[in-house]
Amino acid sequence: MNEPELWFTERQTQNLSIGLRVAATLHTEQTPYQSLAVYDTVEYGRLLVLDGCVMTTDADEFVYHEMMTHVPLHTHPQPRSVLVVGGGDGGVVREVLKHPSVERVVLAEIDERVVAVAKEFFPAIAQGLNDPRVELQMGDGIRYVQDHPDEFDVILVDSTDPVGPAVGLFQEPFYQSIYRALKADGLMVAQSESPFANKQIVHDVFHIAKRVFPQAFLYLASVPTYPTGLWSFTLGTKKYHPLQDVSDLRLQQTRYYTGDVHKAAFALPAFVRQHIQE
Ligand code: AG3
Repeated sequence: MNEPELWFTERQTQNLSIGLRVAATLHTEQTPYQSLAVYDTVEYGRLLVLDGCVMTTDADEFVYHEMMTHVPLHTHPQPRSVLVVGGGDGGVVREVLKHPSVERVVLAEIDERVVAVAKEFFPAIAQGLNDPRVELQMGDGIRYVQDHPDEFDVILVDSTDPVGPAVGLFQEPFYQSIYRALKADGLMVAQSESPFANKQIVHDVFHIAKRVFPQAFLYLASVPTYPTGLWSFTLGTKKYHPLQDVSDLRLQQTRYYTGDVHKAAFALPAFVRQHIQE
């Protein structure tokens, strides 16, 4: 008898979904904050799921984690202290640690189960979490940012979609706190969803950043397992310009990010540019 096919499906919008064929279910639990699952998929390796949404897969995690990290860290001439809000899987922290100037990385993650499960099932992604430069702050990232004024060179917001505990991470007061938690020449990047599937969020986060920071920019990358595959990041900066001040490429060990990709990521398709100008 043939084994029945198992599929993980994320309902990305009311009318759109993505499916990955599952070889094995490795873990499922309900944490105090969300449902958490790990699957072994046939096409993309291991898959981390929170509340039914794809967080990352072995096959494409590098795109998102590199682009969220190296664009802002190369825009800052010497990033020493970096805060990551969310991102409990450790992928962004791993990339931050590749920068030799970095002395301290704080990870403010609300759900300690995400960290524990990442360490167990995604050792290659979570590898940086035990580095001595990393400080784990389990708790509300919004609160952490409010309580640490003038402390960070770069803040990276690696959130889930704006549902449940992440809603506040898409609202203006949080970005005002980020502004205050940054040093006088600091900058921040937040993941800001898909220009196809989440038009309103892309627009709103960009305009919040524009109101809060002297300069705001949107850039894009292709993440195959996120809704529509086209993903946006919003950069808010007090001083440095991501195209004028970009320092010499400090890294060799990247698979997506290069100096050319850094520049190209800010070239927006006409419909995206028009959308954020509205
Ligand atoms: N951050 C989540 C991106 C949002 C994905 N949305 C979705 N699948 N509907 C991912 C965390 C990776 N460190």
